[in-house]
Amino acid sequence: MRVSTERDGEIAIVTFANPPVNALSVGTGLVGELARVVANEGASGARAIVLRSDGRLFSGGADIADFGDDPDSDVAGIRALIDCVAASKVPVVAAIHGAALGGGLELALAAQARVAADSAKLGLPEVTLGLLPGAGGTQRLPRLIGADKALELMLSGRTIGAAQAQALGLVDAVVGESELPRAALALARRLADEAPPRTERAVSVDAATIANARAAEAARARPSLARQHIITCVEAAGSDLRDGLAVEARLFNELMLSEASRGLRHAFLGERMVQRIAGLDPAIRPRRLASAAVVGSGTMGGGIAIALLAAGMTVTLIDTQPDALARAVARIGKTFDDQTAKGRLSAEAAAARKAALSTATDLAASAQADIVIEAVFEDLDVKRSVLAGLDAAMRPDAILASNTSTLDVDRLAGFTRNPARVVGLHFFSPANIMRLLEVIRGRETDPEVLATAMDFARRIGKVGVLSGVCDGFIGNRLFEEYLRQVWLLLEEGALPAQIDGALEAWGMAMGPLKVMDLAGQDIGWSIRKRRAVEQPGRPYSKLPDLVCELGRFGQKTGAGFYLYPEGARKGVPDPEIDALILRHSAEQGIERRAIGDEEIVERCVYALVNEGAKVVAEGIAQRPVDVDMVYLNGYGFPAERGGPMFYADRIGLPHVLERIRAFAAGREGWAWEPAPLLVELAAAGKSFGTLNR
Ligand code: 3H9
Repeated sequence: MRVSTERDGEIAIVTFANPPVNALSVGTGLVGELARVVANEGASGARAIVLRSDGRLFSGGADIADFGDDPDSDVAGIRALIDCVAASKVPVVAAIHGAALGGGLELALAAQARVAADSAKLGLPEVTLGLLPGAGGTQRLPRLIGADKALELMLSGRTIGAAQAQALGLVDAVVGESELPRAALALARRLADEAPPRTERAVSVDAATIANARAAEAARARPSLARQHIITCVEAAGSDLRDGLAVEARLFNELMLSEASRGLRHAFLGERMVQRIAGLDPAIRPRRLASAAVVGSGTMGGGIAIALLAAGMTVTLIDTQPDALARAVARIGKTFDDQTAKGRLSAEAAAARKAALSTATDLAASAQADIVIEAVFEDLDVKRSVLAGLDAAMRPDAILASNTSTLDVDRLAGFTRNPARVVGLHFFSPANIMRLLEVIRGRETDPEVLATAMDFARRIGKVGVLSGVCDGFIGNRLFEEYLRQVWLLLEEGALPAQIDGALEAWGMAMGPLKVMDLAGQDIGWSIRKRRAVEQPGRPYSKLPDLVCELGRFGQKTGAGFYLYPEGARKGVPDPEIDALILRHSAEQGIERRAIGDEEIVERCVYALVNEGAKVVAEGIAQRPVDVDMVYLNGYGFPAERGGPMFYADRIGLPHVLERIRAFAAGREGWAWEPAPLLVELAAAGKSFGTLNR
C-alpha cells in the first residue's frame, strides 16, 4: 500500500511510500491519496498526526518525471496536499529520516512541527533544477528561520545536516534514528495536549537583504531566472501568506516551463539514466573495488590518483622514474593540503588520504590491486609493453583499465592474455576535477567487469558513460566535427575571438579555440598527422597545421590562436593570426564574407547533433542521453540546454535537418551528410528523447 495508517492511542501515524526516494508523485495518485488520508485522520478522532515515510529517506521532493507542459495539472496535487497538511485541524508532526529535500521538505514545513534523525539532511535544491521551491517553501522557510538564512539556503540549493537545521530553527528536535518514531509520537502528544493555535507568523523582510541579493545576482557572469525569482518570492514573504503563495506559484510555473529548467531536469535524470547498461543481465552485481594501482605519474596519473584517494581507495602509484614519482606525490599532497587550508577537508582526512598513497618503480607492485589503471603516454608501443607487463604481474581476477583517449581498446586488450578483464577508462583532464569518465567496452570485455567499471565511476564521483570502440569514442568523435566547422568558419570569414565569443555567449563554458590553446594545439596536430596516414585523401582544413608549424601550441608555448604574454592564462587576440587566416583564405581562393554569430552557433552545435545521431545509430552510444551527458560533463556544454541531442529535440528535428541540408548544399558540403537516424526521426515526427530508456 502506498499510504497506510495506524493508531498509537489517539495519535494517527500516516506512512507513505514511493520507492526509491519517496518522490511526491501526482501522476500515480500518491499525493491525492496522502491528502485524503491526512484529512480523514484529522476528521475522525485522531488528536494529532505523525507523518512519516518508509524506505531510506523521508522524501526527495516532487516527482520531476511528472513535470510536463501544464504546471497546473502537473503539480497542483502537491500544493493541495501541502495546503491540507497546513490546514489540518489537529497538529501534524513530520518525522524526518534520511533526507527531506525540495517538495519533501516543504511538506514537512507545512506540518506544525518537525523531528529529524541526527543523520538526516535537509534542503531546498530546486535552484539546481532551474526552479524555486514551489510548494510553500519560499514563504514558510523565511517565516521559520528568517529571510537572510532562507535566501542563502534557497539560492545555493545546498543541503544541511539535522544539527544545523535545529540550530537554525528549521526542526524542533533531533534524535538518534532509532529514537525517531518515539520522539515524533511524544511531540505529537504534547502538541495535542497543549493544543496551541496554529499561526503562520509574519516575517519582516529587510529591503536591504533583498537589494543586496539582487545586486549579487546581477554581478554574476551568468544570472539565473530561478535565483531572481527566489529573491522576489522571499520579498513577497513579508506580506500575507496567501499573497506570497500566489506569487510563488506563478513564478514556479513560469520556471517549470522555461528551457533552462527543462535542460537541467534532463541533466539530472540523464546522469542517472546513463548508469544503466542496456541488455546487461540484472543478476550481475558489480564488485566493490578497494585498492588500485595507477601506472604513470604524469598530470593524468596524478589526477586519477587524487580522485581515487578522495573516494577512500588505497592507491599505489607506479612510475619507472623516481623523480617523477616524488613530484607527483608532492603535487597530490599539496592538493589535499590546499583543500584543508580552504576549510573543505579536515586535516585528519587529508592525512588519511596521503597515508593511503604508496609508490613503486616496478609493475610488480600492481600484484595486490583490485583495479590497475595505466595512464602512460598515448602511444601504441608504450601501451603494449606496459599492458603486457601488467597482465603478467596482476592478480588474475583484477581489472585492467587503460586510460586512452584515441587508441583502439580492442587492440590494447589484444596485448594481454585475458582481454575479458580489459576495459577502457577515458578520464578527462584534470582527472580529479572533470566529472566525465567514458567507460569503453571492448569486444571481449566481460559484462561483470563492465558493470564494476560503471559502479566504480559513480563511487569516485564521476558520471560514467558507456562507449563502444571507435576513433575518439563518443566525446572526441563529435568534437572533431565541431572543430571542423570552426576551421571552416575561420577560412570563410570569421576570426577566433568572434567564434569563441559567439559560442560562449550561447552558453559554452569556453570557446573552442581557447579550449584547444589550453589543451595544446599539438595534440590535435598529431592526431591529424595520424589520420593523414590512416585515411589518405580525406579532406581537411590545413589552417590549424599552419599555426602549429609556427610552434604556436597554445598557452604552454605563450602563443596559439591567441597570445599569452608572460605566462598569462587569458589569451589576447593576435593580429598576426588574423593575417595568417586572411592569407590562408586567399591562397585557398575563398572569398571571405561576414558570418553572423547565429550561423557560428548553428554550424558548430548541429555538427555535434548530426555526429551524435550517427554515434547512437552505430551503437557506440547507448542512447541520445548518453551523448548529452558526455557533452555536459566533459565538454562545457551548457547544462541549461540539456546537451546537444536534447537541444535538437527542443528546436525540433525537422528544423535541424532542414538547416543541415542547407549547409550540405553549401561550401564543404561533404562534411554535412545528414545522419540517417536524424532523417528517420524527423520524418516520423519523433524526437531523440523517444530513444532514451
Ligand atoms: C520539487 O520538489 C519542486 C517543489 O518545490 C514544488 C512542487 C510544486 N523526482 O539520485 P539517486 C530518482 S523539485 C523523480 O540515484 P541517491 C532518480 O532519477 C525536486 N525521480 O539516489 C533515480 O532513478 P533511477 C527537488 C527522482 O540515493 C532514483 O530516484 N528535489 C527524484 O544517490 C535514485 O536517485 C531534488 O532536487 C525526483 N525528485 O540520492 C532532489 N529524485 O533509479 C533530487 C530522485 O530510475 N534528488 N529520483 O535511476 C536527489 O538529490 C537524490 O536523488 C537523493 C537520493 C538525494 C534524493
